[in-house]
Amino acid sequence: MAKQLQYKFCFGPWNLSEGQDPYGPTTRPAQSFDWKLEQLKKLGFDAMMFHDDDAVPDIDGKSDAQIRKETKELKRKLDDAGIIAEMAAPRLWFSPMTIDGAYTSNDPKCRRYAIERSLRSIDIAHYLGSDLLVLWLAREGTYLRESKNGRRSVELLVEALDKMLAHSKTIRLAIEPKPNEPMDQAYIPTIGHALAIAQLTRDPKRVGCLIESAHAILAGLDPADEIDFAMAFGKLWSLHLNDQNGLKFDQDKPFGSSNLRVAFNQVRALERNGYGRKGECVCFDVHPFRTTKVEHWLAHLDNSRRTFLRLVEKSRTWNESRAQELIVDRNYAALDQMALEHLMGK
Ligand code: GLO
Ligand code: MG
Repeated sequence: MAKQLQYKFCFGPWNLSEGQDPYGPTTRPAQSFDWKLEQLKKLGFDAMMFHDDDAVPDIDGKSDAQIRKETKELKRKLDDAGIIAEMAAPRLWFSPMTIDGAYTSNDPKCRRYAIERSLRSIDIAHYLGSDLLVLWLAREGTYLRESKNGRRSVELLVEALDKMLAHSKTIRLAIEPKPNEPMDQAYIPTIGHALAIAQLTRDPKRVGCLIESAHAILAGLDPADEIDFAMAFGKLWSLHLNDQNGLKFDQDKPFGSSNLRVAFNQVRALERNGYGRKGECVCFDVHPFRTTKVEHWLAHLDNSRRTFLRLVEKSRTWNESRAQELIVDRNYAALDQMALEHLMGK
């Protein structure tokens, strides 16, 4: 039991969303930031993650001094609540300046905007007491490949990362890959791509990654393998656990809700690599279903954590010596059934 306390849990204000989808409006009323922070605390979570404009609403119209002032106020509020700010992330997919991409836009003015906004997000991370900038490269890709030069796009991405690394000596950049949506094809679709581009930057040691379960599944990969791969490089600095039923729109379902066995293997990978030992958080990038009523608004977060903790127990009670016997005997049929029966319990 005591060992389980090592995990710190986190979510973002956007994870208490209102149910809007491309085909219909919201189904729950908008809530204030303070309400969301209160819910996070009530649920007993430890940390919150922030888009730059979650921390400073309408950021583009504000001066650096104003940003500093508002972020410091937020930091005080978090300190009073005993909540850590896990990271900051530039929201580079809403502005009219990022319609054709941010760092890889074909318009130099738009690229400049994206970099300047990222540097401000780094300042926000620092004001909040975090050294982590998360980069979900939402619009860095194409709807049609003829519209951009892929080789040039890699160079532009490296240029942008280099500017961020030069802006702060301590910031670490965690790239959150996703293969598609909103783009047809993204330039950094997998952890392999994220870690490879890190090598081209001025300080590869400070460029790592964030794995989101659903994004790995959308790339046709097993998120557990992505975790092992990133952790073999010591580069898994954050994590968005959730679930995804096959290759369709990004679903952000509760952790384990589509495929418990895939979730189990993610937890095993985290356990065997010691995720969390350096203070990394387990973040749930999950959304309530559109059908969720106001009174059940927090269930997807609470359920994700419950499932995670149950799978930690399942991982710690896995009969490894029995599994090894079966592996030596190449009896994978029995190993397969052992995994199922372990998950089903008595
Ligand atoms: C969307 C992403 C998104 C990011 C968040 C942090 O598919 O998962 O939720 O994680 O914006 O940058
Ligand atoms: Mg995410």
